[in-house]
Amino acid sequence: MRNEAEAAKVLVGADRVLILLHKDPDGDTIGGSLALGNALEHLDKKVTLACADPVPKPFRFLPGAERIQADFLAGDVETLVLVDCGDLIRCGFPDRISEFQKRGLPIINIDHHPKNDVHRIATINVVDQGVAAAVQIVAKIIDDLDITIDADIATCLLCGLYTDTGGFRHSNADRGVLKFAAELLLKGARLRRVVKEITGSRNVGALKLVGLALSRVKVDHDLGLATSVIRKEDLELLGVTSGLGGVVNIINSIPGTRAAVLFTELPNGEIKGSVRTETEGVDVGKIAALFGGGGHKKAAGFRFKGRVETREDGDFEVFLD
Ligand SMILES: [Mn+2]
Repeated sequence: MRNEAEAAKVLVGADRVLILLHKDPDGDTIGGSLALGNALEHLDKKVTLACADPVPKPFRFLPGAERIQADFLAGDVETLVLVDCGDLIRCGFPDRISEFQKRGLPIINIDHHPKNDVHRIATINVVDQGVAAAVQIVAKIIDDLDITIDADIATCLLCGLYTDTGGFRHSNADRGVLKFAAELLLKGARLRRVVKEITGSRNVGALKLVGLALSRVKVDHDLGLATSVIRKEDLELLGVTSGLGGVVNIINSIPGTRAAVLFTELPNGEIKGSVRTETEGVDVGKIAALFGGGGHKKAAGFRFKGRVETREDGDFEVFLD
């Protein structure tokens, strides 16, 4: 039996399903989880959606987004589904996930990241590294559940496709992606709304933050690397917590560079790095893994304890603690 069909069979047999999104949630984990949750409710399942971090504002328009909880009751769960998680640390809720494992609950891992520690604990791995977004796998499972994709589900799926391909501009926006997007549009997916909410609206603070990040771009010609920095004071001053999506993609557009990194200093003393490349043969997922992070060949991220310091010439330097 194909893994999608096996996952669908387990889901049909479960009454109470918990769907977990990954920390620092993006459009793929949010869209995929909401689409699957919505489909399961058509089958009268009791669905709980949870994420260790809040859903960023640009994604709150998605149908059902208000139902994503910050926490959940572990005793209430029969089947666990992880969407787009990449690894266990990124899932959040480590204690309860190992509790589920001890109880022998079915754990379904829906993902398109390279093999990782989630594979070991999952009872069913529905993983395809060849797809651009986890929503493409979710759609197959929904198909196997025999649920018709309506306009709400289609909009959620399209959101994952849109964000994980950088608005259909990255090299992973292949024939399969565009064909699937066209099918979703035929089913009523609201592409204009997705574009407007996710990339077409930034408040003044967020725009100024983009400006700051761009004004600090440095290029290391030997490494072929473009970098920039956002300081925690910038976030406080401008009152911005989200809206930064896409800045690293702009930095990644400089001719002659091979990759781009945006360092963001977080209030908790960590530095978040977002890495992008469009260069053939460069795998930023491996670079992120050196810092304990992960991701894909073309887009990845990591976090470490560190700080940003200003040099005398006004330039910034990032240090590992
Ligand atoms: Mn993804």
